[in-house]
Amino acid sequence: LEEDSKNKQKPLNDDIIKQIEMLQKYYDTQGDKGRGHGYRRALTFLRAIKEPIYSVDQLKEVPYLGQGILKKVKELIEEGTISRFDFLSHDESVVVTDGMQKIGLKYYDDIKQRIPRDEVTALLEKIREVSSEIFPKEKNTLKIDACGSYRRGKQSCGDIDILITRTDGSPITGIVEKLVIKLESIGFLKERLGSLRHSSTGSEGYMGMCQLTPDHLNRRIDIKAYPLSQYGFAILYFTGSGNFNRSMRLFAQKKGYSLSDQGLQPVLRVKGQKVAEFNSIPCETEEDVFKALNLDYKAPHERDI
Ligand code: DCP
Ligand code: MG
Ligand code: MN
Repeated sequence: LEEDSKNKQKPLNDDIIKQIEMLQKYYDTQGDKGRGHGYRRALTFLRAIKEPIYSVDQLKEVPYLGQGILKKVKELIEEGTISRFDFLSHDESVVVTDGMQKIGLKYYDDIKQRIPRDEVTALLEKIREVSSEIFPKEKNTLKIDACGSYRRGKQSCGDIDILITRTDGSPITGIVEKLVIKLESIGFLKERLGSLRHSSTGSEGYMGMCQLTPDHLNRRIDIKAYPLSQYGFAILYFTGSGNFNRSMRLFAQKKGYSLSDQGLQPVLRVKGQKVAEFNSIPCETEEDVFKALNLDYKAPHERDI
């Protein structure tokens, strides 16, 4: 009898993936990088499962499905919903403890929608237009591009990743802040998720929400600026994919380097322990980074691993 009812059941693969995707986006909106990343990794494997899933027992051997995620999937299978999510939508006050979560919930319905490629193009154009208004003199040396999934050629994106540099090598200090203030004043940027970031190595960043026109949905946007000397590393990192970056970092590590969004530093290890890091090898372009590691160049659309 049990076998019978099982056979009539609809496989849960799609439901599970959809729910875990929602949780992943939710953790991202909260800036919870650890969970966001864990869920993203788990999703890669969940999506690869071809056999129909009816029970959580079938998932025990799947890589990167930790206890936390398994518990949520079990709940979904047994109760048809993940209670965490239930109460997110019904009783927001319970989970809303700080500003960031509140913003995440306020825009939750919008954020879970993917962004059509054309809209990202239009958002990028708007940012370029506004920046040439406020930086008329730097107009020809300010390079502004969209990275992330957009640069990898995807037809839809989870968010907008804007990367800025100055092609004449002059400092980028203050550019993000000025741009953000202007974009906020015209209602294009709607909400900051955390404060503006200034790294000690000279890069700057903004995380927030934007909207092309009042008829469009609110979208997650990241804006980062790097000095030209770090640009090759920055654009490589910000283009992704996340998995591609991880495997490239690992490769660099094996060759005795440490690769980040800011540089490629030779590392001295003694018995596996890092004892010294040296100045980065200079790379103004992505091609330079591949060359420095003696790797064949991969175009952005080939980095979707
Ligand atoms: N990135 C990374 N590791 C992280 C987060 C991000 O290496 N933990 C890099 C690779 C990503 C890029 O930053 O491609 C942009 O991050 P997004 O989260 O915006 O990812 P994508 O743009 O690739 O995908 P999406 O369409 O979901 O935004
Ligand atoms: Mg993105
Ligand atoms: Mn992003």
